[in-house]
Amino acid sequence: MRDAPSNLQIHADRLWGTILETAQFGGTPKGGVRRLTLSPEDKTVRDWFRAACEAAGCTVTVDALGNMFALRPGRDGSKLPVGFGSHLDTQPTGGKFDGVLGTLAALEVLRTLNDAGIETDAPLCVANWTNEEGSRFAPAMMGSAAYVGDFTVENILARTDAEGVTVAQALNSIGYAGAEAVGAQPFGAFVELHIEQGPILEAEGKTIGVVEHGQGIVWYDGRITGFESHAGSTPMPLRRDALAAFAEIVLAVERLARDLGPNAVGTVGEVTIVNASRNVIPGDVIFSAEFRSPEAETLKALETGLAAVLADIASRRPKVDIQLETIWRKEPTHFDAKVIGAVREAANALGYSNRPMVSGAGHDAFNLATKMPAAMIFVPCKDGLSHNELEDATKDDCVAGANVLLHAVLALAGVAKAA
Ligand code: HGY
Ligand code: MN
Ligand code: MN
Repeated sequence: MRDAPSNLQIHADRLWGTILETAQFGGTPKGGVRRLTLSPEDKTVRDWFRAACEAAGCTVTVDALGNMFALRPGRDGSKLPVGFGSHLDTQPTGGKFDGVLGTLAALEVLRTLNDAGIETDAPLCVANWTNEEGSRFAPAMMGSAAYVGDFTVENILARTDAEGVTVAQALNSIGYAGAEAVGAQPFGAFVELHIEQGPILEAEGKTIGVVEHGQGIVWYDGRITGFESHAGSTPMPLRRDALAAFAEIVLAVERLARDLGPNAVGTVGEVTIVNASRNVIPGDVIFSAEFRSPEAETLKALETGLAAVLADIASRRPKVDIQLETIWRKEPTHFDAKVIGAVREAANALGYSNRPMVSGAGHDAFNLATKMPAAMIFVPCKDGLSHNELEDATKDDCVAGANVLLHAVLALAGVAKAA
């Protein structure tokens, strides 16, 4: 095997051009991107991505959950492919970079290797994972979670969005219910490039985050059942106010995360008052909640703390019924030393300032790390902002991340031939 040309760099303008081009698919007036998973906008970007990967000489396959894989042959087809990529779906008020950078940088790596006439020893495989965001359908990182066996395909296909559309129906509606079995595409390792979605790299003036760990995550679906009645004529002691009970839960989630911090966060992101009316006491409230921590014991303490709080609220509000279901739980992620090393050595060799990091946000690499050696590369984003239409990153930082991805992948795959 040969060394990769140390001066090999991706084509900066071409990468940046793909980011701006695909940002149009679901682009919003504020400059963000609304491209919910398995939506018509998602189909558009998927079709674009498939065509680009095929034009780059890859064979593109799609599995039963719409996960897309672009395979580039290596000299030794008996070796497991080195996987890299991310996701192309976004939040409702998403930005141009979350997931997109890692997927398009992976495509740019393929294009750069083609331009350079480089054949890798092991094959390469770029992935676009279905429903990383978990906004339209829960859980987040859904496609990669099923890929590693955390959920059965049947369980995921039956998941519904707020309109009652199933994952199966949505996949069929955009033509991405693929023929491949979920989990069939093997990888020898996986590397994911992503914006940090936090303030550290920007604050420290560092270009690259070498991600070594990821937070553990627990997601809940909750429902509080009280009793609708007249807002004017129902005396306070007789009320069964589901929303007042909910309000206590929101503040308890916030308090638990603060009290068990600094490495803990808690959020209630969704709430629906069923049949809401300004002069009816809410009788049916549906909500979501989540906790995250990089420490397994802290995550457990958050969970037990919430259970105790709910029992206390129920004892003081005996006329409402509080149900909380854990719908997804992921232990903290510890990435692989060898892949971490490949990322750090690439950043150092390219002369990019870098520092070790823990990922606050969840990523598909978290799931893959349970089954294969994996790690992540972060680049800064403006003000650390993400899941917001103002999400932004610089071209130079995106290019730096793509160059680190290029050389980390080459280190893992090996170079058989260079032009
Ligand atoms: O929830 C997350 O951390 C990711 O953005 N899906
Ligand atoms: Mn993401
Ligand atoms: Mn996201």
